[in-house]
Amino acid sequence: MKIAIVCYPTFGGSGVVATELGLELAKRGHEIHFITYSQPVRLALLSKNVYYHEVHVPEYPLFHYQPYELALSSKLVDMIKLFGIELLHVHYAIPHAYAGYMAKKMLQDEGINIPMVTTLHGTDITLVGNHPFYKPAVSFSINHSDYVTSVSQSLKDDTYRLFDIDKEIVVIPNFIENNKELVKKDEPCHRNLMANENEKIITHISNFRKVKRIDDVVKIFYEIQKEVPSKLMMVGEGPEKEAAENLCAQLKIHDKVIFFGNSNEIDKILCFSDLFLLPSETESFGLAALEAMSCGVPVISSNSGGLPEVNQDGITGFLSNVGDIESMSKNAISILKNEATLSQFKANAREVAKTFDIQNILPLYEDLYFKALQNK
Ligand code: GMT
Repeated sequence: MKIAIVCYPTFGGSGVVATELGLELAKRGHEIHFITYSQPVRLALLSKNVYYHEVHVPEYPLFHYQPYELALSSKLVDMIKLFGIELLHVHYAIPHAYAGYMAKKMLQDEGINIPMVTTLHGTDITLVGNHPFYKPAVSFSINHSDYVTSVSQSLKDDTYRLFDIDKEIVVIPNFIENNKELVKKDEPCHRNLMANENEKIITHISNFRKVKRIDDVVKIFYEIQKEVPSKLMMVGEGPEKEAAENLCAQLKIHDKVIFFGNSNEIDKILCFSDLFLLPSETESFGLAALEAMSCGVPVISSNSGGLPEVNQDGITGFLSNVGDIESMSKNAISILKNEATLSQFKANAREVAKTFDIQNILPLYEDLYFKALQNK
């Protein structure tokens, strides 16, 4: 199949899911065209069957806001015609499904019928898309997609609850490439660069937005380090980072907390981690938690959104109510204090992550694409 993938080219989240999906589809022989405003972070351009088309938005002083949707839908029309692309898969409803629908309509005028699959990732539904300014456009785009998928059952339920949707939503969970670890095993895991022999390593990875409750991460670690010698690795960039650094200084734990910024070496950091913290306000899935689990790192998380579908309470880690720092700290300490318990949780995390292997999930997308092409 010739498939166009539209996504945000960012670190983590929907951008990573879309990129990894495209790369794996390309390995299976499909021709994949990424169409976005800059090269997706994890995109290896030298891969066979992979193309990247950049969307340029010309600056024009008359426009207070430059019209990205317009540029994207025009680029989609041009690339679909030029390469004979058969199917369009847009990740994140705003504005991708909206621009995709316009492209579809423009192509229909020229006698070209291209099915559109929209994947909902979470913030497009629970945070941004739900804003009254966007809601009608988001409902419309979802209802006019040919097929709609969501990354968890929880997100599917939220979408039906928050929007007026008459379309069937198919749950296709996010995935992980577990066998990437085979590569990793040959590389040294530089644990001793980050912590002393007797210290445990706790990690948090995110875009440091409010929804991640970064303060809670620091406060949980503050409690942990009182009981267990440990270090905290904070990976990512975002608006709450500075406040987190200040809080660490205020709590006098700044020498135990390392802020990395964005990293392309998530696997290397996770390979020496003992515990992952994700106390988010809401999380449609929690891809970072799954990435941690696949590297054998147990997860202490909130129980919001789709997190219970990924992190199994008492097995791969523990779930607590949002903001319950006491419970999260207690659970973290209970895992870290006993080596046998820690080993068991690590093994469980790795095992459960295997059920989300890309090889199990990718055929679900492929089947949907084939169905979309047959029914077009
Ligand atoms: O978490 C973010 O703020 C980024 C966001 C995105 O759209 O990239 O992540 C969402 O999609 C991810 C991939 O499907 C999910 O794993 C995250 O849980 C989801 N974030 C939220 O729901 C807050």
